[in-house]
Amino acid sequence: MRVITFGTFDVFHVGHLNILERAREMGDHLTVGVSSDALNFDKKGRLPIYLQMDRLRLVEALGCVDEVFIEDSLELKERYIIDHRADILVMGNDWQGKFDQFEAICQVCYLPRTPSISTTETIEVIKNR
Ligand code: C2G
Repeated sequence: MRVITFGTFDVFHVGHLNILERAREMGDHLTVGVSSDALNFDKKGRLPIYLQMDRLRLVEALGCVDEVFIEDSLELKERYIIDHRADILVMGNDWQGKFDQFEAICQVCYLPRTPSISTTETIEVIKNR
């Protein structure tokens, strides 16, 4: 089974690692779409701390990740799922229900987020030190 997931993975933390490891356990091949800097700017109104090529390299270096690519647009998700021949789309449950339309082409699974950690909170903690 081929698994696909998407994310920004900015200021990489253990919540990111947990979801990638759990996603990989759901199949035998994990592809990760790493959101581009431009997509992030559109979504969140700010650029990530780490550049897209560095975020991509950090994710690619993980033992649980088989393949990576840059996700340029949310509208291309169906194309990415088909092109990467994914059987399962995995996302954290902050996205619950948001990708149900892809059930027509693959299994869609939302995993519980790791509590008490996020990139935004980590940036705030560092700022306030
Ligand atoms: N995550 C998690 N636990 C946390 C923080 C994040 O399980 N404490 C998960 C999110 O649910 C997501 C993945 O880690 O599935 C990546 O999180 P982000 O980098 O915040 O990704 P996001 O900006 O939501 O991008 O096309 C969809 C987007 O690319 C998702």
